[in-house]
Amino acid sequence: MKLILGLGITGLSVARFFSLHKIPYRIADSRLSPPMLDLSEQENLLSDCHLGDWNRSLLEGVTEIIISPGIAENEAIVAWSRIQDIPVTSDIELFGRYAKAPIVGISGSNGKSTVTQLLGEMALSDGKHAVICGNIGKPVMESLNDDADLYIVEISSYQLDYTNNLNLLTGVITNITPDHLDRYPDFNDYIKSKLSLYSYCEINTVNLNEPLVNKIKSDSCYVIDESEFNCEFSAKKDANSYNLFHGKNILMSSDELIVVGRHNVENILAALSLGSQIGLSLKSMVRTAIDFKGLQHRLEWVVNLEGVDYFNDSKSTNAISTITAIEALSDKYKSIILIAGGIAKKEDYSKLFRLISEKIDAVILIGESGTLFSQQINGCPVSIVESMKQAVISSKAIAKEGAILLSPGCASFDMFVDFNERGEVFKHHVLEGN
Ligand code: UMA
Ligand code: ADP
Repeated sequence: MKLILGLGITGLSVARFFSLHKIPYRIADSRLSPPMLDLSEQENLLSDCHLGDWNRSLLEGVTEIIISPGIAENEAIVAWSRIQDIPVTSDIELFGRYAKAPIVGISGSNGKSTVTQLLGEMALSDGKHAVICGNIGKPVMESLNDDADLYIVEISSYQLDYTNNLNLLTGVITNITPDHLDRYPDFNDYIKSKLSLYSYCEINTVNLNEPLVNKIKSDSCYVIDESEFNCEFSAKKDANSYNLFHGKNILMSSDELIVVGRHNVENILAALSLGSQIGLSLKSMVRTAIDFKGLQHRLEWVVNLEGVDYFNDSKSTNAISTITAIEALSDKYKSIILIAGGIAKKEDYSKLFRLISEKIDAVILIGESGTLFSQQINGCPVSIVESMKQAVISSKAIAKEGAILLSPGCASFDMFVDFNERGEVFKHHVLEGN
């Protein structure tokens, strides 16, 4: 019998699959009222279900555990399973056993979802039946499809931690910067987790601008602004924009794109490099990149009100993604008001605070980290407010031109269900009364 640990969207997808294929399973969640409880009950998936604290008896008769990514390796049940030699497996590894079409894997600290979505759109517009799934929000076990030509899978480090076998046609790590350090003993363990992606790839696609991966043997690479490298895809800065190249041929300028910032040029190069390895046509990839609107909550342009542009970057949950957003916008705007804060990650925010003092006109802080951040930001006015509504009102009162940017650099769970809700609430208050 299998044991499904966790009754979030991963656990539910695995339970549905086992139930459909008559594979015996037990399901357990340490919470008394896990998020997918009602739905699982309605679908009669809970004939052997245990809620609340876990004990060793859960492992009786169990030959494999399919663990949800949110469950950390230091949970006692993981240690008990290892002592008893019971394999602990991710949904991604399980998926790999059943998927009949090639799989492309995308990991990294930032940019995973953007590259996954863009590559998916490129494949679809080239006529491939591509399935976009994984950490992007669609569990892999409910994405299996006999008609799929290709799976494009976003894979988190949490999922990689419980993966031992997987065949990826190609894969990329977009970048590696400190994140999730509450879950890993130190940054090196997080790096190791990310790098494991390449051990599953037939073709390694490598970002040569990322020092932590550029020693990996690359079968396909991309790079920005490094003339000595010989990559199939590259980009070069030209005044305030970038030219993107295939070999020596120019493909497009970043001025033609809807998405903004150097990081999005990097994301496009990643998607082009992966797309080229899976045989997508260059012409259709370029068209799709130019038309790509980006994902909601990732430096998403919301509206221009009285000469001020509003950007929603709610998905920014670490310092580097807020740094990236400020750098992307400061090329274009002389004045930027930043709304930031939430639950700070265990990482060094000093580089962000320095950048804020150079490039930001005023900072409005929300959430748990408000007081701590306000003590460390110098050189620009800082205020702390109680709600997103108040943050929007205050920023509107200050901004006369330029941009207002929500880019929290922190997790959202102190005030919101998740980053989606945080971004929606921001947009609601920006647009209300207009
Ligand atoms: N939890 C318990 N007890 C349990 C099981 C889970 O307390 O028995 C807690 C976890 O500690 C965690 C939360 O419940 O805080 C959710 O965990 P989960 O593994 O049950 O989550 P799922 O609903 O299955 O969603 C997971 C991913 N969640 C996490 O990795 C935390 C989703 O990524 C992913 O979209 C989904 O599978 C489909 O693959 C979310 C995420 O935040 C968006 N990912 C991180 C990121 O992108 O930075 C890695
Ligand atoms: P992920 O899925 O890895 O969290 P997303 O594409 O959802 O990545 O973007 C998350 C945050 O990181 C957003 O704030 C976005 O603007 C920023 N971002 C996107 N791509 C990159 C990149 N290549 N480098 C740094 N930051 C990025």
